[in-house]
Amino acid sequence: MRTEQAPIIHRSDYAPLAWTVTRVDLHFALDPQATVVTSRLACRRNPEAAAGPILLDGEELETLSLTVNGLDPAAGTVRRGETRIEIDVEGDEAELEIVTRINPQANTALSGLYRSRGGYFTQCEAEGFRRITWYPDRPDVMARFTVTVEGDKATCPVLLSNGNLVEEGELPDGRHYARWEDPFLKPCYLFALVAADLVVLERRELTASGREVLLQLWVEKGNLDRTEHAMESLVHSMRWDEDSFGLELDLDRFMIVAVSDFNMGAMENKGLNIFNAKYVLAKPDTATDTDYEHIESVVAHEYFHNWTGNRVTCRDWFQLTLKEGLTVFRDQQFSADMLANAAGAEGADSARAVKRIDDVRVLRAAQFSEDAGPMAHPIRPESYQEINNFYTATVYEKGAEVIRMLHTLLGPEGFRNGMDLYFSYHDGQAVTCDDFVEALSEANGVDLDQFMRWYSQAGTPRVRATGDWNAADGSYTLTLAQHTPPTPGQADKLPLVIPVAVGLIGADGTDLPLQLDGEQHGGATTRVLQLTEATQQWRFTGLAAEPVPSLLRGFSAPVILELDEDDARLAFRMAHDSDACNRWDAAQRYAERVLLALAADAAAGRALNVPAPFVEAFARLLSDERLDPAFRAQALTLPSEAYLLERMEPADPAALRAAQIHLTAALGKVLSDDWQSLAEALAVPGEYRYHPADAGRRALVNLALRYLAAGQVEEGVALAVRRSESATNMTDRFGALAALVHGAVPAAQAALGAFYRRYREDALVLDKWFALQAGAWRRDPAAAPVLGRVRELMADPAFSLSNPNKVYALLGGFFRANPGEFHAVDGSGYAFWAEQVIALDAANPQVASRMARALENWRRFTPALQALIRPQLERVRDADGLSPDVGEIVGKALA
Ligand code: 0A1
Ligand code: ZN
Repeated sequence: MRTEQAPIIHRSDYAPLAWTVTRVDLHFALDPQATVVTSRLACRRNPEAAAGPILLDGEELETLSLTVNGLDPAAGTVRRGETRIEIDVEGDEAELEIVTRINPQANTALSGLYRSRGGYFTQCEAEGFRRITWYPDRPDVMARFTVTVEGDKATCPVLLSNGNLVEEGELPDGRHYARWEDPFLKPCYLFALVAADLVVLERRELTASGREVLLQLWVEKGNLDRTEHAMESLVHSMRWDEDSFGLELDLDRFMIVAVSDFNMGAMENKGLNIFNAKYVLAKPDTATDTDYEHIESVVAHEYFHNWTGNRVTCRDWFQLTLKEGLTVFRDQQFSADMLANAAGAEGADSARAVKRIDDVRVLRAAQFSEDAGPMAHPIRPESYQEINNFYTATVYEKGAEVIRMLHTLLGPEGFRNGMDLYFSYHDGQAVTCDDFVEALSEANGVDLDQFMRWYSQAGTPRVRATGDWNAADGSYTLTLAQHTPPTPGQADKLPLVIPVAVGLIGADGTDLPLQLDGEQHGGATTRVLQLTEATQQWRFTGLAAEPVPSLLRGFSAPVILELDEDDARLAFRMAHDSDACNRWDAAQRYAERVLLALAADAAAGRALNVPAPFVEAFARLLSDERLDPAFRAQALTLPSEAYLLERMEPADPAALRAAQIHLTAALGKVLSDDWQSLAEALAVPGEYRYHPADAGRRALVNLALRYLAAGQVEEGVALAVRRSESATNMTDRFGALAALVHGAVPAAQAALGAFYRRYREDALVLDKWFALQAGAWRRDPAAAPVLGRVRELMADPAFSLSNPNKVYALLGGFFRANPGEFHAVDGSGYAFWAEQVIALDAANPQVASRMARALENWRRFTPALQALIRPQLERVRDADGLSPDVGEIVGKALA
């Protein structure tokens, strides 16, 4: 039984260190099991901090020597703990030399220096650097780094670190070295080292000011033919940051390295970004349109961090959203611009809306549920046990929504002015979210004090809207009331500043000019109202008839909008709302209503009937050829199960699954002619190219196949079989395969086998194959449960528990993407979950913790399921040697 608990770190405890580091000189003698790291630190007393010793952090280090100013430290001046060294030093400067030995081969946590496929790689954010050498491992310690890497030339011909290559040469015994100097100050979490057998795609570009920069993309041999798209994305990102924010690449060389074993998506180390290979490698035969999109946005995200994150970094980890929320917002804007450019003037708005819908979908599925459970935290958390648990949808996605609201409130120009001021004040510094918002406030002469509550309050605000039509004077009064539900540790909330973009739709479906009480003329057809009080009213005048409100256009704030609309009104907005986001949202709301009603029927054992008006509204969207296919694909995709389970009281995954199965089959069958003609008409001719217009068509055709297979429509299934066999690109091939698997048609098995044989050597493609089967639906209750197949797949030679991508694909695919099967009423899924979380935790706590989170919202489920989940949570909580990562998750879940 576990006794000790990781300590809780509080934001309010921040204090600057007594000593900081100004220069770091590192030497790595690489060896698989005994890498020797020699670190020379120039330390300086911080005049602004209270007096104290030099503090160094360390984890799993073997310390070979430590000298202070070239000497063994005097007796009594050094206190050594397992993870802390304190050194008393006289004077204001000191030079430390520390030699440590580490074992990269044994580093299965993939934090610090670790091995992957014969190479050496590092991951230091958040606190991995302390697993390499003793160091004050916090982001407010910013130093200049010089790094010498020495390794075996045959196995590691490429030796990389941050900054500029200043020297390289041969050494005895088949070894060689390279010396790198980073001209910029940086915190140690941005340090990186790569030593491996890699090949490179290079490109030279000029920056806006005419400086030549070398762009390099390093990958394993055999993957060069998959690097072009990432390189293009990098060049586009460079241009975009110059054009949109006046921000230029500040280094002579910018490198991206792809690695197969990586806990997260990618990492913005200064000048040496390290990427999970899945966010770099793409060619038409192996990557889907969605992969291409993700690569573009992750490359951009990491590149944008060079300014928002690296040049200006976080003072402490509580400020994580300072760099992450802002950088996600920037990458979202970038992707929207890229889509809009590709779509041309006519399609630009729709293209932007499609991107916005994508982002909203992610927010609603991942962040809203986080905000409603035991892990709910403000975008700037107040406390944590393990910082790695706070790379969350809240810090990233809700953080980006908060920046977006600032952008909305200040306007694009005001926002840009604020950004300029922020950089002019804080370049080269480690700062706080307050510093950021203050710069925006000062640049615009706007008071943002109340706005700051978004940084300190957790929970998804509810905005309740009611409308009052006054036929006598042609006015419509809109009342908006806000409230934010309690979250752990935060019972009462204050009103937030909520920008609500509003439109009013006339009976003919067109937008009405908006004229507020006291105004002379009707103005724009969409206006942003600022809700700042608990309740506020706006009176629109000059109306001939009762309007239909369209609220929160463009999803102008990360809130849940509560508005009573009957089915007819939802169908009306599905057909007419000029705001594409809201049009989509109307379809989602209608589908949600239908699905939850079906689920209630399923739970009560009643017959399931799909309401005809819904099918009609759905069919009208399906065949509206004026609508961009990408938009139609969004609007015709049902809300995710994760989102719906949050809206269900209590959450009953089996009933919801029954509803989903019934509705998809019905929509497939009833509308089979429409789906088939659409699949024919929209088939993309010619060779594959990654282009949003083509991608939109492919997405809609794949969706058609999904519905057709779900409805067991013979022609549709035959078409999917053909495409899964002979498609010329992965989007079509995998889309067809997914349709067969989710449709649970007999042909699925053979198609899965053929797919495996074709791609058995391709790890990234096999991740899709694992994930698809883990997430499979069972349409026949007599068929074998998916858990059995998951267990079988774990024994497949291509699967490995030590590769995070494989775990996310197979176990994540089951725990997160397949609630209908995971929450089997016999509790088998939960026992399996506990078993796997415990096994993973022993090797890689970060990955284990991500899997552990699949059950954090367990109290939302039916009492019968809760009774099965609790003992498994307790089993994990009580496991021997549990990591702080998993300990924090299950501890909070059970609290
Ligand atoms: N800063 C990276 C994400 C990242 C965070 C932590 C990591 O290891 C624990 C790795 C990557 C980003 O936002 O892209
Ligand atoms: Zn980031």
